[in-house]
Amino acid sequence: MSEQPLIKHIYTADPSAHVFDNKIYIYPSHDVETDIQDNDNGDQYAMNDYHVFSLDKVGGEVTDHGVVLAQADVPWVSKQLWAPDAAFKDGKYYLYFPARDKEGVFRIGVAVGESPQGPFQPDPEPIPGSYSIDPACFVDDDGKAYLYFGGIWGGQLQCWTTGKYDAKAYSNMEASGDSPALLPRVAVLEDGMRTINGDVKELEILDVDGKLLHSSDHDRRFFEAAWMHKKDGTYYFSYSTGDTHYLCYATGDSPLGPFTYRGRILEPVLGWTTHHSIVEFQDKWYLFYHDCSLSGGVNHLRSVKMREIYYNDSGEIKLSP
Ligand code: FUB
Repeated sequence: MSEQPLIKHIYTADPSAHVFDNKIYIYPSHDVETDIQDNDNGDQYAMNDYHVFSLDKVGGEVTDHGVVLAQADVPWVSKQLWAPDAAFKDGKYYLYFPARDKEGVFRIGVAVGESPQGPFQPDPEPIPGSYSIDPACFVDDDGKAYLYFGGIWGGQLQCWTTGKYDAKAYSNMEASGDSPALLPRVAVLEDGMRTINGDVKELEILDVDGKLLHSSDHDRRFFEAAWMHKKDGTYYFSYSTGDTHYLCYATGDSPLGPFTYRGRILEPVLGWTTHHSIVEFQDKWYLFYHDCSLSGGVNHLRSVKMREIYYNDSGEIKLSP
């Protein structure tokens, strides 16, 4: 693909883009150099802070607003500040971020700010009841906020099938054969945006026959990188298939699902991971994603890119008009 990295002075990944105050704000991971070798655990993704970026217009200059939250500021975190997201509600901005706690278990934290460019003040504990990785916060037109999250393999979702963390389940990275795939999670957030209202639920992704996707279906089943957007009243849940390296999407009539698999958004890029967001800006739709072209293919040194996307009359996502 011909798109150029938006940010070249540091490595960035997992871009969550939002439009606040008529600007595009990007909340990415901040990739760093490490001697840790690549493994299925994802130990090589050893990030320890977040920057926020903004641009006034597509093709315009990208402003780096600097470090808005660092590992040292969050008492419960031991390492690995992975893919974040941000939201706005009732005059405040919220940064959601996954990290390993002192026991090595991934949890999701929240930090609050007065401005979309941060800084963000973290809560001293992770969000009660949260787990795994890759939070994505979606605020619906009625003001109700939802937190989507989860990731298998290094993201530890396979350890949470009973509702409690089971370290022994880690090596069963996913169910085998014809059993249903592990599902992403969704939680309704309380009005204060820092706690979960009720139970965390599984978000069903079905095939056209109404059956849950199977764990052997690596080309379509959920792996990580949840994102939700809404267009013309339809909810679009998109995600990465991980080891097959696709960005896929499914659509539904409710933010709580069920969702029906619709297809691929992006084919594999250079690098193992693929992670994205989709946002509308000035009546056009954009896909933010990352690849490893700037680092020459180093898996843990990624760079954020963007490109316009399109919808056909059936609401299918297309890369060209
Ligand atoms: O950036 C670390 C992890 O890699 C993210 O949490 C995943 O989505 C993958 O992009």
